[in-house]
Amino acid sequence: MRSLRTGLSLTSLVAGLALLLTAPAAHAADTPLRDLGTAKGKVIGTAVTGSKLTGAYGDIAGAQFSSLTPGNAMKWGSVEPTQGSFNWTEADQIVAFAQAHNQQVRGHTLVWHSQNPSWLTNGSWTSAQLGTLLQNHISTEVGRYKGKLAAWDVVNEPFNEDGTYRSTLWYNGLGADYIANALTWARAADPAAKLYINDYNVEGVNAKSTALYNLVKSLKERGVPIDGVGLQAHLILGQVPSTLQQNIQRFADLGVDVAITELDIRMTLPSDSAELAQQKADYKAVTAACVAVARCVNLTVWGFTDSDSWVESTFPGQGAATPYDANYAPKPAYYGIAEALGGTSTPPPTGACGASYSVGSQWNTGFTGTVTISCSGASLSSWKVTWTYGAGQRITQAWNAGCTQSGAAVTCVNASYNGTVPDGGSVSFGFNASWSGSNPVPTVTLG
Ligand code: 9MR
Repeated sequence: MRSLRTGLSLTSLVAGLALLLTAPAAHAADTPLRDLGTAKGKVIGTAVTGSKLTGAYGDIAGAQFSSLTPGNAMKWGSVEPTQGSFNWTEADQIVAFAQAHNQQVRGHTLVWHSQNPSWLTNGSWTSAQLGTLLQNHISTEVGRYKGKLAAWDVVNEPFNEDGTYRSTLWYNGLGADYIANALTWARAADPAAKLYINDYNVEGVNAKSTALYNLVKSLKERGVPIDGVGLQAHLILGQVPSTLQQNIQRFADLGVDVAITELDIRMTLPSDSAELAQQKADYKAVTAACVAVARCVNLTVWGFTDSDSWVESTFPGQGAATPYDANYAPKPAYYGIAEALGGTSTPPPTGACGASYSVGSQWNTGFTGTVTISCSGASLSSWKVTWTYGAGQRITQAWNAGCTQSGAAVTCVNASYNGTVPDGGSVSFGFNASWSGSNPVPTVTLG
């Protein structure tokens, strides 16, 4: 046995090629959210990033969800960055993944004030030109996916907080009827897709949701095709509107479907067990409100993992908004959704810590690795991580941990200065090792 403790830095380490968790993505006995949803007549979805749909991310997206929404891939700026030159790669990839996993796709989004191509926003258009551009955009994109998508967020975020129309390229250039026209053009391009208007801060009964209500009512009266409203539900911890179910019900009573389209619930970082418990209650309350109304047909989270969320970059100091942590372990929030859908399993009440192993740079005889110990709802004052190499790999030096290797068995313990892993925090250590033939990722155990 050799003791290997050095003080080298981690700077040479590149992003991990492989990641394996000590904790499984969810308890083996848990029923996937998508199956729990089916039993309640609900489709359970997530926003996704196409490039990430492999490995653990792809496994969870495919296993747990029955609907995917491209987070960005179908926006105008993504699909037509240069006028007349289209890029459907990521959108096509997500649709193909969904088909392979028997999932619906919610198209997002056709008419918005944001994430438009610069050629469009910088152009100077007459009203007639703008209308033609919009009609062509809708016909092209909806037509491309005709018969493949369950729904489209045709119009996104048309209202101000006070219920007046938002001043946008579309409203300013075409008037309020851009909404009716967009819906009509979308229906013509794919008669089977359900057509939605989607907005945020319309979850409870308030001026903005009442404006949306009045718009939907008048569109229905005019015979304009409108099938549903999307309540985005980008919520703040502890602030689920008390009128959520009542609001869903009033839209249902108008004769349209309702979807919770972009659910996330952000909190002040670092997260602690009290916040995560509140988040579970909040996710459960939102899901329960959807379960309570038959016409609430879809509940979609805006990214299922904290490593794939818009929140942290948009709200400094806020985050941890999704049901899985950044290492793909389900958080209490996951179980909040599951319980509201009739699932019975519950997470360990004390929270958990786990370790993940990843390979950084690798060359013909050696590689660098990193192991991260993370805690959520629990904490550590010292730690030990063990694994067994399956292909003759040997550790040659380690930093930020004391590692020993005996045969194939590796044991690493904390250094004097990094034994503490707080609730919601993580600690990493690195190592160099040799390999030949193959370099499979071992299962690591914390304890
Ligand atoms: O999740 C999207 C993020 O990656 C983009 O940077 C951002 C740009 O505005 O849009 C995010 O998604 C938005 C969605 O399309 C509409 N509702 C609000 C969402 C969060 O900003």
